[in-house]
Amino acid sequence: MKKLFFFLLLIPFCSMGQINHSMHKSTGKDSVIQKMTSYNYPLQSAKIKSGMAYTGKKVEYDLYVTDTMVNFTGKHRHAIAINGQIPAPILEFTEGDTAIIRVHNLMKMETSIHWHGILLPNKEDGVPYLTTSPVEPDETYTFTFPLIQSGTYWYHSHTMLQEQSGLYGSIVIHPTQPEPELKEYVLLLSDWTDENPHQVMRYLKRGGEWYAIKKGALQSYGEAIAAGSFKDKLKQEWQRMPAMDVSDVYYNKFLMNGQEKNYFKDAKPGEVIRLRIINGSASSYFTLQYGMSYMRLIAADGINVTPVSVSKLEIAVAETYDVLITVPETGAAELRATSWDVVGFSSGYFGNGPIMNAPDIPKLDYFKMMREMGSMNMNGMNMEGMDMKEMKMPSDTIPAKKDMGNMDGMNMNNMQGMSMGMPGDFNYNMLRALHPTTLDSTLKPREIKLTLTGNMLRYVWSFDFKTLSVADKILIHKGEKVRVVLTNNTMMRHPLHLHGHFFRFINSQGDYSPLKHTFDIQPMQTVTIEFEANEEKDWFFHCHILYHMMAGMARIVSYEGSEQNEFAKTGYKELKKEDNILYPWFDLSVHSQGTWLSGNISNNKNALEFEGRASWNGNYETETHLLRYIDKKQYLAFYIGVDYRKNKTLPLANKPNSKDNRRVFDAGFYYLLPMLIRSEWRIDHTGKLRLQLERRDIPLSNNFFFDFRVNTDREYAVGFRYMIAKPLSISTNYDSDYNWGIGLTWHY
Ligand SMILES: [Cu+2]
Repeated sequence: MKKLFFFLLLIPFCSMGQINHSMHKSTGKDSVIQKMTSYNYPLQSAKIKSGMAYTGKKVEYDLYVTDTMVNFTGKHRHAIAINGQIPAPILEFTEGDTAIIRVHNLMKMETSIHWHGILLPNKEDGVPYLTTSPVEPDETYTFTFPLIQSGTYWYHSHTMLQEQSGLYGSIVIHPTQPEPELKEYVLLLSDWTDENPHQVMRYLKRGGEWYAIKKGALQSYGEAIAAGSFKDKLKQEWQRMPAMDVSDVYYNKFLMNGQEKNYFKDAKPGEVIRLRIINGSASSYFTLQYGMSYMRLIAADGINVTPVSVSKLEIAVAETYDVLITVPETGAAELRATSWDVVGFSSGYFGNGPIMNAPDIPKLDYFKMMREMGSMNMNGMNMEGMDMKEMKMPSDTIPAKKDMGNMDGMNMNNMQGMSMGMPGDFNYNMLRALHPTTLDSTLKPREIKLTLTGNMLRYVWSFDFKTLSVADKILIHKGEKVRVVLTNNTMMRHPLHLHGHFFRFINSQGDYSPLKHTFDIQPMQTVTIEFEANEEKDWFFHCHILYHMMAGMARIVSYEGSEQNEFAKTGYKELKKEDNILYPWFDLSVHSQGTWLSGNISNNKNALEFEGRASWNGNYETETHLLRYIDKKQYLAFYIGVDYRKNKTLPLANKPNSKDNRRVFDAGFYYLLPMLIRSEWRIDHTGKLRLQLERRDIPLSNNFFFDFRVNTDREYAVGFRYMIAKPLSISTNYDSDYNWGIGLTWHY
């Protein structure tokens, strides 16, 4: 009852935040608005890396990296802590200081720390095997760098998937110029899975359905029919697209400063406070909403911007935003960070007393998103320059497609206000630098085009269809004005991060385009960034979704002609190995009539596949293939293999090279047909041909799947399975050789 009462109270406040403030006559809230809008934030002094000097006050930190046990969900799990805590401690500096940070590795495996968004000498950037040596077990690495900037930043491990295990912390650098003195809080957002991150990565590689099942994001045929989206589902599969999703991983918890709920009771009634919000998650975007009114955004990625009021602020992975909020006169108001898949949220409560909750975000309507994505795809619309922020937003906020044509150059703020009646939803065009950010016109221009690409089915992510492991460096020269034009041809959003630089993120603010170190790019969107090449050596540029980076969506940006480090001399061999690791998986069915094993070991381009069937009365068949994907979309793979089978009790048991009795070498190719049907064309060493069609895991309902296989040897098989846990299904099948059976299937 109380809750409802305060929710009702909240409604007028919310709408007030959305309406033009000046129109309101004096209520208590106006003073709040005046208070919040009266703060001015200066342009930070040092943006350009000239005169980097180690002369400032020395500020020293010791960071002890250890294995630890945590319990976020009721289960004890391994994690990694710094100085015993997750998140790692806040590192605080003042601009001009020299940071001396000793990283002590007390674990059995190597580690690293990258200082995200900090401008520093190349060898202090902390990317192992690229700029910096990894910190070996029982060793200490001392980072030393002067701080030539101010603002909100963060740090995290850049070794494999350690960031997912808790290796992240905040950095706050206070400016030398005076800023309004406000109470401030750092809110570090993250995502937590009870699974070992390497198992998460392996599961994504195998394309298992469990995460989608848990999220209600499977988009089965049954659900499609119920939602009136059967044709769209067919169209999607005809285009060989898997179910679309905003995120890949199912998380058990979303955390703010390592907790689901945080109570900031020292925030005083009516007080304006500053929040330094950091998205330190491995792969989750968050939507931020405040229960009391709007938020006033004052800085993006550490740099002050022209303040703007927002009622909903979306933060991509690895971005930081500073906002001002007002603590309610009575009660505690919630600042809620909802994950982009709307699976969960974490909260901070500011003030004391009864809670004013932030609004709930409705569940995602996947079929609606599917329709919109499908129509974008089909029409090949020109989305350049458009802000597609609302693409992932649920429900009715998406403007009709016809409203979306010819919007280039239009101010999307107004557009959003008009079509959605929700002014104040954040989008990138609201970010306006305090001063023009245009680059020196005498710089030599260099334009680089990059396309974001990926194969969702095989979970290979890339630029221009090349993963880091097979890609050349992006070469630039000192003194150039580098423009990078990026087009996202994938169905997912990607937060891209450039190390060691701030770039202009070109938006509708023109000369006042904001400076950033990380930006989100939407499906089918084109984004331009530009920066002055004022550095040296080699820097990382990558998607900050940890699993996308580890699946290949990364590049090395290299200052040609500058001095090389030891890793460059080997062509960054160690670093490049990371996206091409072999991942194994298998499905084992034990049924009443026999047993089936389907196994796979694969990396980006190659796979070893095994198919085995055996009935309990001693018949068996095996097919083993070594295959290599040929085309960039990975629809086509050639293979060589062995077919070895002996069916003692079947009719053709004594006829050599028959479907029941065969020992042959074979070769052929797989080609993925529309509807995700895998066709297999093969010839064996006796010259016999076979064509086989197979489709596995057709989702009939949210956890019910159908398989079929048929070939020109007149063999066929059908199967159904009901998934009851990530590793387990109840299954039944019919095989033309082995008949009906029922049992269990174990998925690894
Ligand atoms: Cu990505």
